[in-house]
Amino acid sequence: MAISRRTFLTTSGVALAGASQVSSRIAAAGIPEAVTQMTPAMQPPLYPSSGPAYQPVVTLNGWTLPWRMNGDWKEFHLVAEPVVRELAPGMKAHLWGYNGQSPGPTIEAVEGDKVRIFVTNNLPEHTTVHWHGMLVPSGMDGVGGLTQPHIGPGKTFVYEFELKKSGTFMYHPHSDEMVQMAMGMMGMVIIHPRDPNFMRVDRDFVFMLGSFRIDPGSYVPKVAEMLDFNLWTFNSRVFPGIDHMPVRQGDRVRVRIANLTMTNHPIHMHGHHFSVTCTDGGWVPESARWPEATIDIPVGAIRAYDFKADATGDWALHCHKSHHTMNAMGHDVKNYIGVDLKDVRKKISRVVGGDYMPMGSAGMAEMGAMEMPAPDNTLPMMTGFGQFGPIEMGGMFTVVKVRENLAPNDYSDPGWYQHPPGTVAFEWQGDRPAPASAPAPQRKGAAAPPKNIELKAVKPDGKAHRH
Ligand SMILES: [Cu+2]
Repeated sequence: MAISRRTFLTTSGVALAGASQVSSRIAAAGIPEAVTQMTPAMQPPLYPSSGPAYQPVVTLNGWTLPWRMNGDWKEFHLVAEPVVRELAPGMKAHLWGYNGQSPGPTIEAVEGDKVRIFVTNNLPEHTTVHWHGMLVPSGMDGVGGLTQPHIGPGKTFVYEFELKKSGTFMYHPHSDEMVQMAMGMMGMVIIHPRDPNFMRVDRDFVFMLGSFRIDPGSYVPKVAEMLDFNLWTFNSRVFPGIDHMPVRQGDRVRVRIANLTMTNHPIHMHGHHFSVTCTDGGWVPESARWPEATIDIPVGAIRAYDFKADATGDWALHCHKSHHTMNAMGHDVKNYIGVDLKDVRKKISRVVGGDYMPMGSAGMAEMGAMEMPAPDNTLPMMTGFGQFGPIEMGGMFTVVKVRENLAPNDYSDPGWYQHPPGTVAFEWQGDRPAPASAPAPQRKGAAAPPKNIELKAVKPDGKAHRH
């Protein structure tokens, strides 16, 4: 675990078992030191070292914030600060986030816990933290100006509340919201049920939907963008930089998705049917669930869905808005499908010099395999290869890898699926019959249609012409 030595805890999930002993010594010092994460790689689940057992979540390209016990309070320390987040290899964005990353770390605790969350503001402007969906005292709700003073730069505020309900929640600023969320400030809060058997699953993935407008060659999002975003992210990562989701066949799996973008995202998963079991308003009773293959995640909302991973394979999981599975591209691209661009190429080459290459006469798939020169810090618009070639996707896309033989809680990449012989679509090698036109539909008992139909058309000159 690449956690920096600013930590007050040791740096592995196993060693974190000793966290409560470490913390009792540090308790006298007041504020727990802030743990910072330096890598965008998915970190292993953080098992609880005290209190009720639960199956911890795994955050795609993320991590869970370690805590310490101080008496019967569970203490966390969030630091709001500028961060550099790699969106995918080849592009880094200068964002604002928490504890070294955007999104911030996932906070996990248990229903009934008393939590104390220290929030230090290392941003150049004030902020607050709102606990979205959580039932807290009004004065802990984090709405700057309404329920508390804003947290000025350099200041630390304390939030204290008891966790009334289990479920899936999130945190984000309620202070210069448009700017701070467009800069990447957000994180998840998972409250596990007190009864570890309630709604228990074997694997539990969480991620947040994000969107940024970062022009090619630049590093900082345009925070005033309203709709025309060009980078669509799962946890501030784009495909092929998004972690895959390794799952063992037979596992019960939960996927929890929070949306803090400015539009809805219909999330589609291949190979399985599933049901929404939890929203940011709590658990969905069984009688109110229905099967789905795509669920819409509204703006400012969370949906968690459950499924049993019975089918082995490599299953795509992606937003079904096709522009959201693309990386940065111009949005004024003309459609040249069906246009012969050979002449245009000669003419433009004459004007601009060199060898101009128009593209798109047969669609845009050629972009998937092509490496074109681009400004520094700019991702190709669709990248990522599978075992059969370019996947031709970017943005909000990942792969659920269901395998027979994964160890429980093994989240390492099992590689591409080894398809059983005879189960992959294949090229037809035999003869192809000449195209035949379909026979015209006939009503029963109707006379056969005439072979030649005479049409009479009236042209604007008012005279009838025969054809
Ligand atoms: Cu989308």
